[in-house]
Amino acid sequence: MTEFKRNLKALRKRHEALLAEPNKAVEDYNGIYTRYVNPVLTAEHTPLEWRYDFNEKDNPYLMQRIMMNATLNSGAIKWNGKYLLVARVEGADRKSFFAIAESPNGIDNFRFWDEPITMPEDNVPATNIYDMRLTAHEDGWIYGIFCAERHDETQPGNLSAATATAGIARTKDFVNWERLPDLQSDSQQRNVVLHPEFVNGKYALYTRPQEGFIEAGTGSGIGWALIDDITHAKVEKEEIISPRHYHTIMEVKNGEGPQPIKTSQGWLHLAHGVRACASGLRYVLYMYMTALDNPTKVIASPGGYFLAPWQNEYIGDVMNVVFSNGWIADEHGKVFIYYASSDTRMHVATTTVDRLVDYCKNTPKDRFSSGASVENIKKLIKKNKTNLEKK
Ligand code: BGC
Ligand code: BMA
Repeated sequence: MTEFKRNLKALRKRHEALLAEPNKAVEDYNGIYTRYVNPVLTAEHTPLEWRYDFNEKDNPYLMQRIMMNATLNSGAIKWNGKYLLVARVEGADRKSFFAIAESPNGIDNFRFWDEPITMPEDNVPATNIYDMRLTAHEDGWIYGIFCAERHDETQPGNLSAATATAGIARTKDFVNWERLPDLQSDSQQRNVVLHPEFVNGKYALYTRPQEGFIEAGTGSGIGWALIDDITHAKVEKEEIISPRHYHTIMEVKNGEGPQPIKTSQGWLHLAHGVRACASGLRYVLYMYMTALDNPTKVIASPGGYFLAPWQNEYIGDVMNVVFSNGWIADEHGKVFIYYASSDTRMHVATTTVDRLVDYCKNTPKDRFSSGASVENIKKLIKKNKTNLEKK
């Protein structure tokens, strides 16, 4: 056997071992969700065929010809009994693209389909596309809304000036995608999510208007807009439903995560909140609930974060970040929350719809001061004491 063949055999064996490795729950009880030991997707999970040229003549050293940097912010959906992630895969060249990874159980054995998604362009091609939210809409299509980023041509001298726009595409098989025109909006838009049902006969979007590419400006927050025609989507009127607030986990920015989950008690929302600190921006996840008959009316807003970076999750390309734009509620009420850590790899945390509703309804609200937080703790201590005395 040539050295090439030996190396190739070893490479394939290592790759297969990684893909087939069973995942285990982390024993660290908070009652809210369970984390897992292994990430569900990493750059190393991408198919070897995307990275190596297997022709010995052309590639005698068996070198990677194309390197993959990260797998992050993935949309998620259960489809034909399989757990699908539409991952944001990022190459060494910093361009990200979408690719489907599929698992039989939602916690391990994720395998990429043979080829990444070929996403058609809008009139002006994007430089980078990322962070797709998947919504199986009651109109029968599965929509993917994602960020389409381009250089800001009004600032030719500034190479970092960019615009964020919501790209819209739809599919029935995850292979063929119909690209619709990008969302028209007066502000920059990232983190746009389609609500799964019609509201007053219209499509409804969770939006995130910003004055600049990075800066929220004076307003911002998670917004809501009704859309007359999804094939020419335009934000006419926008209302903020989850605002930012001073000295909270969402002081600087926030944005809707995945498509909301419908429960008998209201819509469950997962979102991200951002604050600034000496080491940069810290991204954490938080939750809220809105009324079934009015998805703009917040009926529960548990204070603080729901999930923050933990242990190795702190480390990666963009430190101190967890981000989620995909979760799956399966037919048994189990919920799989897919989140990326530090813009580098994908993880899963599992819980149930009932636990999430309980979390939203019974976690004290953020009442915006240290004094009020101490009151919340004292109330709980008193409750526990009274319970003890009763025994
Ligand atoms: C990156 C995103 C990031 C955004 C704002 C983009 O260029 O690709 O990951 O969220 O900038 O910082
Ligand atoms: C954003 C998001 C993500 C990313 C995060 C941290 O604004 O849209 O793409 O995970 O920044 O870099």
